[in-house]
Amino acid sequence: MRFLYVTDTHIRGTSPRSRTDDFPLAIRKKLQEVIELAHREEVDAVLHGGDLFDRPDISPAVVREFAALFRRLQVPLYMIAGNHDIYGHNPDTVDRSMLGLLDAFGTVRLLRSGEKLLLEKGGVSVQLSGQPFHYDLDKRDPALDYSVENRTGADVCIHMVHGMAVDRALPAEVPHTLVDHLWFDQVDVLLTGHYHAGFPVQRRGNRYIVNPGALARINNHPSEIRRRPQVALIDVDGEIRVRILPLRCAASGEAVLDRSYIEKAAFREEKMADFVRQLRERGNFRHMAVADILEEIARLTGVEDDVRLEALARIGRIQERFGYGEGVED
Ligand SMILES: [Mn+2]
Repeated sequence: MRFLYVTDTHIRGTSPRSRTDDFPLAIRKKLQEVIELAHREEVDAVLHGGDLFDRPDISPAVVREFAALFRRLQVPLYMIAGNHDIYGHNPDTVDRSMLGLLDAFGTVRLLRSGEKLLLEKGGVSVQLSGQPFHYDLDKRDPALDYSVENRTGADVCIHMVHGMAVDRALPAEVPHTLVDHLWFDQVDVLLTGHYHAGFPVQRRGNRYIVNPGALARINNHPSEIRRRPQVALIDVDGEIRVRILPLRCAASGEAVLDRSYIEKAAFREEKMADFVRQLRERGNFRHMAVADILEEIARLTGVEDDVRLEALARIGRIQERFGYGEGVED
């Protein structure tokens, strides 16, 4: 069996500030190329690692346009929800999001936490599962999210996680997990997203950890300007093989990412750093996202888990009511 893996498409109807081109057109062309590639390579399914949309309440006009595109794909599209697809970092809200709507129509097939699908072809069986983003990812025992309980007798286990798996350490305030800690007997191919930079294919014997990087480039970090959007082709008959294929239609980062914005952003960042310094005098508020501030307050005051989760759920509901999704571009 053969699979095409793609992640972090961040579909939206407008161009991010850092882009100088027509972003919706660029992402549509990339997805067209992905669909053509899937057909040409005769893959059995396309797998998506989350953040299909840039926000959970993307406009119906944009959803319609891309749903029509996905319906041209002649094989199933299995995926997990990313932090941008849901409200308030709460995967339970996915049914009220535009991604949940596409799942209901069968345009995509969402994998829920703990769910296992069995795919079979030509005498090979594949167990497919996924862990959508949730607020404790990369903050608790990685086996709970990056491994699979009770593996069935399938020949190969593929597990997708919208988590911050990285090949090098990030600053302490960014929850992340090093790939070295993610080798589990139950998983043969671990596919991750969320970390837009991606990393070289990791291999130990016949086991792999793969993140080809985000299909979309939505910020202008120097690493994003250098990066080529790409996908992974995964063959699982006998020995597992992973090939990374750059997209032909993707323009160079220099051509589509605006450097002048970096300078303006630096000034804003300085002011923000000042503000954060003031906040830190009261507590360790390293992030500005509401959910993170709440987690920090909970940590400082030692409130019970029930209270913390209820507060996060309420914030999710409020964000949903006011049509406010994830604010940061990651
Ligand atoms: Mn993302």
